[in-house]
Amino acid sequence: FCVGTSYILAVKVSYIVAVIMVDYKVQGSFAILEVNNPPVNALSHAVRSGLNDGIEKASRDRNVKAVIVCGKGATFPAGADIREFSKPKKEPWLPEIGHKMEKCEKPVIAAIHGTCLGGGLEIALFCHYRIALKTARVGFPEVQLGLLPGAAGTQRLPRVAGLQVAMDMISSGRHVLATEAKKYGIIDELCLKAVKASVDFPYEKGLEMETEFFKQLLGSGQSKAQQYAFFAERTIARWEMPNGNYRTAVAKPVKSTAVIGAGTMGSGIVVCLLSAGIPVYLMEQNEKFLNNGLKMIKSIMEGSVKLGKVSPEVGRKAATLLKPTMNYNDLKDVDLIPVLVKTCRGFLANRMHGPFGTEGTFLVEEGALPSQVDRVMEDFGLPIGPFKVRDLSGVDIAYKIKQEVAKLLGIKTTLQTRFMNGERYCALNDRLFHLGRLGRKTGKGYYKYEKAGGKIATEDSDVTDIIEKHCKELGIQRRQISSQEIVERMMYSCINEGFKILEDGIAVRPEDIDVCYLYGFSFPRYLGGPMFYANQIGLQRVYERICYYHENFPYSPHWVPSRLLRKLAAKSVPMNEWMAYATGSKL
Ligand code: 3H9
Repeated sequence: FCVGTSYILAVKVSYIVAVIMVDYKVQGSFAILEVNNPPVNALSHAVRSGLNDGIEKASRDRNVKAVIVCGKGATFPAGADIREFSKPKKEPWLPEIGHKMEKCEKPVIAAIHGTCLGGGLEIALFCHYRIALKTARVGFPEVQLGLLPGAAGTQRLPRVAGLQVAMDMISSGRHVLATEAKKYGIIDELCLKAVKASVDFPYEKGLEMETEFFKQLLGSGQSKAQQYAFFAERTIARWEMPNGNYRTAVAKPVKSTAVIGAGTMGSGIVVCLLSAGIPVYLMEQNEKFLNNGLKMIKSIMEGSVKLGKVSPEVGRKAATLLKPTMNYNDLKDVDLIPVLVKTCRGFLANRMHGPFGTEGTFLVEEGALPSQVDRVMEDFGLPIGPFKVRDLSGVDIAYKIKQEVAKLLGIKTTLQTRFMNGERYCALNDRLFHLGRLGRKTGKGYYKYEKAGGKIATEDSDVTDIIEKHCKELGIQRRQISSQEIVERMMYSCINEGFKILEDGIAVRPEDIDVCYLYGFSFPRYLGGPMFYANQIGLQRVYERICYYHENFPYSPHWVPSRLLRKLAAKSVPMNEWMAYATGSKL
């Protein structure tokens, strides 16, 4: 440090240190190659170099009769270093090291504990023997990152465990729900081709094909999005508040929780808490609502047990953990934890999702049909379209929210209302409400259902008639609406709101928003989340389209372009630097 009279100048000194990430030691006649790259011993370049040098050294050493490969600390290597995927590739490659291990004339043994995943399992499969602690877990989670095993896993696992087991492990990642895995169409197909090559071709040819498929996937937007989602989930846990942060805070045990409102959403949340074995108070304003909620919870729990989503034991215990109440006093000691956000109307998720729902209704008013909007958004990757969601949550909920807003503004709406407080208003939902089409609960809403409370949605020509009548009465000329327009208006309107949320400091990172969407709205993981999706498209393009829609729909304030987005788009700021431009942002 150089200390002057009025300033302190800090001089940064850098040391070049050779990082040793594989400890090589000889014990008796064993050479031990211990990977030491905490926390998960990922197979970074330094680790690969260490393993490569280690196996060469052990092969040469006359005193060594056998080689053990293991991991220090919590685990055997849990896979390739995902952070290196976006950097230029550096030799030695994993298969090259694996082949050296396989060709080693001394027995090479993988001693496995913790989580032996991805590249870690591939290394183990190259070894002549594998021994493991009973508690160890193995797997190929690459599919969750939009990849397939790329270091001979697709060739060696079928040879060791058989085609059926290999297909199951590689295509599901074992942690992925079947429904989600099915959506990974391209990956399933490439997995399939790679694993099939292990039967159809000699090992070398199969390996060549695997490498080619791995490269294709690594370069795909889908894989980048899934890698982003992996790190985003971990990033959001690193929260900072003026009076503490994730390092200093000590997690309190969750002994009791409360859910206020026993409607569809409240009951669903109760089921999640009960399934996790957490006691929960269910609060309602009257006995009728409370009993309806209890009935719904019982039926969902029974269904979950039948489907094997929760064990019968958890199902039985759930009844003892649920405490119905109509008294707020009962809730005074409950613990509350879901995502750190500043408060605003709609908080993060509902505020951002508001324009999404509104645009859906406007699109229908202009010419689309609810089933068309749903189909396009399901093709985009959402598990369920917005109008099916509205039928699920209740047409009356959307209606009552609008009525509350109107009341606050001192306005009375009619079926002819087209503007409220200077903003575009669509009374289509109100029409359905007045016709008693409240959604699934009444057996009809934007769709018709097999019965009241039914789940099978079918298109209803009555709905088309209602929409057409609405447009005729208001003199609206309906037009053809393209799929592109549907996706852009639904997604870009909420992305624009997302940037406003960042600018206002309601969330402090785009990752917070994306993880909310991945978990809260089952946003497709292979798109990363709406903010990552916007980044992939390019902020300039997104900004231009938002400006275009703002020009065309000046009475919808959600199209007023976000200032933050404008700045970021103008300077092509990379995603990891966005928050430096969000001047208003502080929790
Ligand atoms: C692969 O292997 C491809 C090959 O087939 C072919 C290659 C040619 N890389 O989750 P945690 C970080 S693909 C880099 O909180 P846990 C993570 O970000 C790979 N970093 O711990 C976090 O950092 P931070 C296949 C990684 O105990 C810290 O480690 N393998 C990696 O709850 C702790 O993580 C996988 O996909 C990685 N591979 O769970 C396994 N893994 O503290 C992915 C973790 O800065 N990993 N980090 O936030 C996991 O599933 C879990 O981390 C694991 C531990 C179960 C291992």
